[in-house]
Amino acid sequence: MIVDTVCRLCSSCCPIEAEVEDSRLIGARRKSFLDADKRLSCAKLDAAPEIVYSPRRLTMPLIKKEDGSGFREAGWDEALDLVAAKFHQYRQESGPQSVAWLRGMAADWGAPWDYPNRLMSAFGSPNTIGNGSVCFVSRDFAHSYTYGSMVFPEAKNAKCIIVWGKNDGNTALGAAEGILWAKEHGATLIVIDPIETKLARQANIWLQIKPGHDGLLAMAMINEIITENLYDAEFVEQYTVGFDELKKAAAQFSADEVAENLWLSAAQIRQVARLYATTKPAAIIDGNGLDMHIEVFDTTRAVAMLRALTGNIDKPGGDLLPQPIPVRNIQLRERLDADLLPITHNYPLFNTFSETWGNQVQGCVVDAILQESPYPLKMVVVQSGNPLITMADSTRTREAFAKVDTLVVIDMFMTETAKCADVILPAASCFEETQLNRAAIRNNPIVLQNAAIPPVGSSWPDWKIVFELGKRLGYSAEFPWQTAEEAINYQLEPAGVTVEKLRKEGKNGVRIEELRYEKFRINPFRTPSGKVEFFSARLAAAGLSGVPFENGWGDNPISFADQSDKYPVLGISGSRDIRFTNSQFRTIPSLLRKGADCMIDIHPDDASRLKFAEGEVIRIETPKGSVAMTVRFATMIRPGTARLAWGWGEYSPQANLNTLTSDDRRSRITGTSTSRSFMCRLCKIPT
Ligand SMILES: Nc1nc2c(c(=O)[nH]1)N[C@H]1C(S)=C(S)[C@@H](COP(=O)(O)OP(=O)(O)OC[C@H]3O[C@@H](n4cnc5c(=O)[nH]c(N)nc54)[C@H](O)[C@@H]3O)O[C@H]1N2
Ligand SMILES: Nc1nc2c(c(=O)[nH]1)N[C@H]1C(S)=C(S)[C@@H](COP(=O)(O)OP(=O)(O)OC[C@H]3O[C@@H](n4cnc5c(=O)[nH]c(N)nc54)[C@H](O)[C@@H]3O)O[C@H]1N2
Ligand code: SF4
Ligand SMILES: [Mo]
Repeated sequence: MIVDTVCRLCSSCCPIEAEVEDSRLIGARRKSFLDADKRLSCAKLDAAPEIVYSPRRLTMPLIKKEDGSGFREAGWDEALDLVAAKFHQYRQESGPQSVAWLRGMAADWGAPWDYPNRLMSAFGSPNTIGNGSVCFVSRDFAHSYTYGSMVFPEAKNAKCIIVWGKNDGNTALGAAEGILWAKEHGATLIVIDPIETKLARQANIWLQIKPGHDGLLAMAMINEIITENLYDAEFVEQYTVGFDELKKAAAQFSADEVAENLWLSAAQIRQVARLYATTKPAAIIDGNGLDMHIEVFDTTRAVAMLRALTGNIDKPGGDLLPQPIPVRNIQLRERLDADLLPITHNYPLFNTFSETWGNQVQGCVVDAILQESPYPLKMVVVQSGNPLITMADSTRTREAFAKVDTLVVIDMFMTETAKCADVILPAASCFEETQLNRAAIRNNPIVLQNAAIPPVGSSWPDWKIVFELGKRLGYSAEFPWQTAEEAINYQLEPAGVTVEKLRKEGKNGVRIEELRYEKFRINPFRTPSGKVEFFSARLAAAGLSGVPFENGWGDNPISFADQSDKYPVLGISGSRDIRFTNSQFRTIPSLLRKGADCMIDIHPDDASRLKFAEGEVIRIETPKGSVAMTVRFATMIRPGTARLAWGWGEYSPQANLNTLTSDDRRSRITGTSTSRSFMCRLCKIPT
């Protein structure tokens, strides 16, 4: 039997066909506009049965033994009763805000974000915290402040594509297929990345930028486009505010002045600015390479402004505004006591920029536990995340999770985070649960993630865990649903779409509105002025830069840059590998078979200077800690820089990259830590 569904082994949400025999998953294939033999294949999806039936799957709830010597198996009733009792206990002792729910990226930002928000709102805690400060939500925020919502590149129809800090060849295969198709059909491909990625190798132009300095480049491109009169004057005149302020800010960033600091030439900057502005239509695909930097907000705003300046917003082959479907907001945030501030309240703009994103500065969880600032947290539920490996400064994060009174983890595997838990609730995988995903809520068409097989062992889908916990906490009225389908139908009712319809007609999704372009000609942009805001009065009123980098280029965006005499090498948290998702899948034999690949890539010139042999294990140090990785020679990276493999903390504690990173300096606006790049030193391990 073939089941049409969505893969969630990473956040790309590829539509897939799952092959099922006797209620067992035996294989899965991506769907795509390309013929089957031309499609990019995904190693993780190929390994889906192995992941689903891994002997390491958690199949029963686990409760920590009283003497601390490991866990004992429990039934769901006992485990959920215990969790519910703890919720009540802390509410009584310290108020509902002392309980937080922290979720990672894995289960999706859709229903698994809405449901715990609903639960926590009913319970009275404002502390449902996502990890968007390091992931794409900080970028979404910048797009939203500029033109009202995040845009989606229509790369397939573009004539010029800039891939900026994005590694789609490994992280978003559907997008990569569109880019390569466009390139084959004549589009110019420009990649801006410190590493020669798969796409960079196929690009017409690859700008090997200095990590963390993209804001400078974006501003220099804006300056070039304005001074050379390459912008779309009609669009700017009719649909934007703040052009003069932007022009003034950008004048601080001439290509000649910034080039050296970017490790580029002024001619390269000019060439890319000109190509992007004069080749129509053009799309910019921005990625996580821009996210984990202190200047993420202004950098991604500046990139967003390039789209508007050149009139590429919502044009075929440009960057499209979404056509969100009408859905119920089920988060019940209106029930929260407005005086009860979330632990993230120092980031008010980021907390409130969208009705449903909510609070996303995950570092505040660690502060609240360790420093009791702004107030103490007593209990944390971690759902679909592995913060001990994925949050900046793992040593500090571990200290916090060891200190918190009660930790509950909802996961499919016994992660480093789960090992610290008092209660572990086993989650079903994406192939075992029906759910409405965020992509479906944000844009047409709606594609259902459809359970293809029953939950493995006694695991439960995330929705069921939340609903049943809700009922135990006394919120049966808020969680009246017996099935995921009932809940989805309730949420989708305003759109007039049901699960039944999605299953019947939705092989490739159900589109409730035809794709439309240039929607801004009819509907104003969803900003306070109704226009694209080069200058934001909201930001200025909050004492922030009304246009990006109004006051020039700020502090150095790279961690420990001030200590570069002791830590002379610029380290980059490695680009992602098709086989793994963040900290996941390092226990899956077929994915590891090619070798551990827990590598540090350095230029051969550096290796010979430091007398490192290829294959040698070396120590990498920052002021925060040290890790050990195997040297690989790589000419795709510049001398003086090093790329460190990301996400290997489950494989070996010695290889946990976030032991090196810092959460000491955060973006004032989004709370983003400097996890992407840092100064480090490379040392021989004495034999
Ligand atoms: N240095 C550095 N740090 C980074 C990054 C980086 O590139 N470099 N990337 C950052 C980014 S962008 C992100 S998004 C974060 C990711 O941070 P996390 O979200 O913490 O990352 P994952 O390792 O993907 O953890 C997901 C967990 O959810 C579990 N899981 C999988 N599917 C399900 C499910 O359906 N339900 C439940 N309940 N659990 C499930 C998995 O087993 C896994 O343990 O890391 C950030 N941290
Ligand atoms: N296979 C796989 N797929 C995934 C994930 C995964 O872990 N594995 N994670 C999912 C998640 S949570 C996310 S957020 C997305 C992320 O998807 P991507 O945005 O594609 O993330 P990365 O692979 O980290 O790629 C970022 C690119 O930015 C580059 N880069 C690093 N620093 C800089 C910089 O300062 N400037 C510029 N211009 N570029 C820089 C890196 O070299 C890399 O090529 O992928 C999702 N899909
Ligand atoms: S890229 Fe691979 S793992 Fe990610 S959603 Fe698509 S098929 Fe699944
Ligand atoms: Mo992410």
